[in-house]
Amino acid sequence: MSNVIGIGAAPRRKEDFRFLTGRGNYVADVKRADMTFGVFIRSQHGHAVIRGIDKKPALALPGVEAVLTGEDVAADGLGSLPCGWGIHGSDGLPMKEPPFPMLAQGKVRFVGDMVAFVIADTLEQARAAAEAVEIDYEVLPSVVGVLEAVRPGAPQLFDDVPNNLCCDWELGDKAAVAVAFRKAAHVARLSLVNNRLIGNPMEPRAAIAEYNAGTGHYTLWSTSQFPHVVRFLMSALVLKIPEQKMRVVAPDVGGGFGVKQFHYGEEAVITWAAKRVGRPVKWVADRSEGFVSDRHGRDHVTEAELALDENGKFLALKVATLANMGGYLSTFGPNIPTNLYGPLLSGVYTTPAIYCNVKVVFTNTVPVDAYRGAGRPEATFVVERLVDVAAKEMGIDRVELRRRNIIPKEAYPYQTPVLVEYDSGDPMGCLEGALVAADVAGFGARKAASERDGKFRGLGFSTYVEACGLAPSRFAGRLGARGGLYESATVRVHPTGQVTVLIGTHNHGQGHETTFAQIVSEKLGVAFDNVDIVFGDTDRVQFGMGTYGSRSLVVGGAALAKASDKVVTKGKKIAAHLLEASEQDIQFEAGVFSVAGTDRGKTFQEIAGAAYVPHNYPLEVLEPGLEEQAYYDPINFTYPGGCHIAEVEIDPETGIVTLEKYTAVDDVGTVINPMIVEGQLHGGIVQGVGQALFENAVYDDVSGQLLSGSFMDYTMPRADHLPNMTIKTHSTRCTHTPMGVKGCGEVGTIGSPAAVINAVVDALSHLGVQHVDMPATPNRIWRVIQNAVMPR
Ligand code: MCN
Repeated sequence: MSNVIGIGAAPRRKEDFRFLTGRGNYVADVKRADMTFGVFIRSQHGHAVIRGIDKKPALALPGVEAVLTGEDVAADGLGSLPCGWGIHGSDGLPMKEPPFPMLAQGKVRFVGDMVAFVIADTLEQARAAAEAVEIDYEVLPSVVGVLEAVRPGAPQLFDDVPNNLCCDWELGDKAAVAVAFRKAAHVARLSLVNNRLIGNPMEPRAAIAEYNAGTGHYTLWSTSQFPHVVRFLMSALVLKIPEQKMRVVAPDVGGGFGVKQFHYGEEAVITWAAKRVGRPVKWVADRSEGFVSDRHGRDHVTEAELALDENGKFLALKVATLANMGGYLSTFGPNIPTNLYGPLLSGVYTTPAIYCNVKVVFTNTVPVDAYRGAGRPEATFVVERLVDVAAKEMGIDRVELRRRNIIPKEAYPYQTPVLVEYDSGDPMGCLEGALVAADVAGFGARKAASERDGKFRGLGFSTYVEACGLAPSRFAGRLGARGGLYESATVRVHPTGQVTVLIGTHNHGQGHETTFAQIVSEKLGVAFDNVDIVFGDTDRVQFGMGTYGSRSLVVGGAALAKASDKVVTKGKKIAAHLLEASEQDIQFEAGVFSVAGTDRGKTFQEIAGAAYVPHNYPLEVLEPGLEEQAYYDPINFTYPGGCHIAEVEIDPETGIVTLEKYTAVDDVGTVINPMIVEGQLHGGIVQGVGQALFENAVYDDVSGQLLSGSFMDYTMPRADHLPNMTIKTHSTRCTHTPMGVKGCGEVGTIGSPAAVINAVVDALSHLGVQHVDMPATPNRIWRVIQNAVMPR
């Protein structure tokens, strides 16, 4: 059939017409009759006891419907925000999971913690009333850094969490690592900080809830990456509403980057409030509110050691990390620095022994959770920085040291010492390809030219791997997680032969309406324009675990491929009957069901029409209609990876780092849409460059105030910070996903911070500089240069 646009093609994104012409439908665009507006009152203190809240002055103001506090939440017997990861410490005991109430009860634990919710007829009235609520705080000392939080005498966030330690977690073989270190010819050591990041998606978070007193049904519109999970958590654990009486809709969502993947207290409060006031309630965060309430990312302090033999072969890796959780456990929070971090410390190397200890720590800061890459950029940063340090100390070329330790292509599938088994990959191929694409051979001449201008020039490498495509449920189960992570898809073929796909993943910028339509177009031979993708509505889509961990294609796309195959299977049965042939003799190709070896056939469209005319075929054998549903739970993660090469120039007068060149050669398995993959890599790299050079959430360690709480103080990467990038793929098929695909949504973020910082350190290495913490701001670099030139 014409207009089939299948796997490997690069059509323009279907969804972009609606976005570029202003026809998107975001939560803030949703309006309901008789709607009220809500404002959250958030703590201005990092740590304080709430001695009392006087609502009366606010309730007396015009238009005010209600002022709700933690006491009201407790009186209604509502649950705490869940964090369902069941992580256990090295002592075998479960992690500490103190309650995370929807509205603070008794104490606030970070600036931005929600204390009360004010509802009024208009937003202005709600804001005025929020000013009028009187809150009596007893301010307590705050602790914001992990090193300080675990010291004796540090302020304690929870009475029953001694030393603010949520969990002391470990992975790997400690004894084998100790033996290897004793045999080592050289040990490279590095202390590093993985800076705290704030996601800042373009669309701030927002929610609207409506309660129908007649039916007892609730509807929540929310900027969520996983509406079904929000519905499940609210229903089962937080608000205890029957699940079938609740609809959660996540319409167009303007970027998530992980930040919209959690169950937030705001969603629960608004839903509960809508019933209490008997009117719809709307809340849209402003940017400042986002800074202090969207979950933050990263924030590790790490000591790492790599043991090598005299030839530079890696013998063992030892990593000790303190990971900041902020004031409470967010939905996936403790899972990130443990299960998503430890298993990736093997990188692309044959390191035989690895041991990792992670202390998961509470502090008076915004809760930390997944942010694009989540755990895997942190692991890559540790490994790739350490490899560079070892190379320098041993006098071995950095590329050569990588070559000596990279897992050869023939060694796949490769079982690492830290749980995961890489099914496929060719990191050496990516490295060699990137060396050519980045014109590494010409670097010397470019460096000399920079030096003639009084500048320093550096080159940085990062050969990395990621585990993505979350699921697999069996892996999650082994780690003690309390949920599975499969995905579902329904392919509904209408009598006209047109197709609606209902899928449990969520599209908030990744182009699913395009790539998923390509899969169906290819599988069923239907026109690309005749496939619509529906997601983000629990009343329309059967079930879904949402989008994060670059899982949509690997898990959701696979469910979709499976459901499409089931449609073909049923189509063959119908065709067999109509063509009076045996089902085994029916073949399906290019949108036509035909009898093998004959010219007799029926188009997909004809079969679709026939499927809805049951007298065409025996009903006792086949039910009418052509709609199939499939669930897919992979047996393993997928392991994309690659090699990123950054080239920077540093002005020693100002400390300004300019990213001059950036090259990425990545393995994302079979590519569905090369244009979208390139866009995903591009966006991910920009976020990694942002972390390496610009972004940093800085807290005042006395008051617990977020000092970088606006774009005046928190620098986002911009187009003019970046060169044109060279982005290529060097793919090996995933051996276990139906189409051979691997995820690509996060890889850019994972490979890039290490590449950029390795380049910065390389540029400064002639001054004896061994390491620079992120972000490499002009201020930091200028100081590093001054200290190196004039050591104190
Ligand atoms: N794709 C492809 N071929 C491949 C791999 C992927 O064509 N071999 C396509 C997919 O079909 C999809 C896109 O690339 O259209 C990304 O696919 P995938 O790797 O499955 O990632 P997800 O769709 O699950 O997206 C999640 C991932 C994550 S975890 C974050 S965070 C993130 C990201 O993707 N947030 C984003 N990319 C983002 N892009 C935008 N614009 N906005 C965000 O919030």
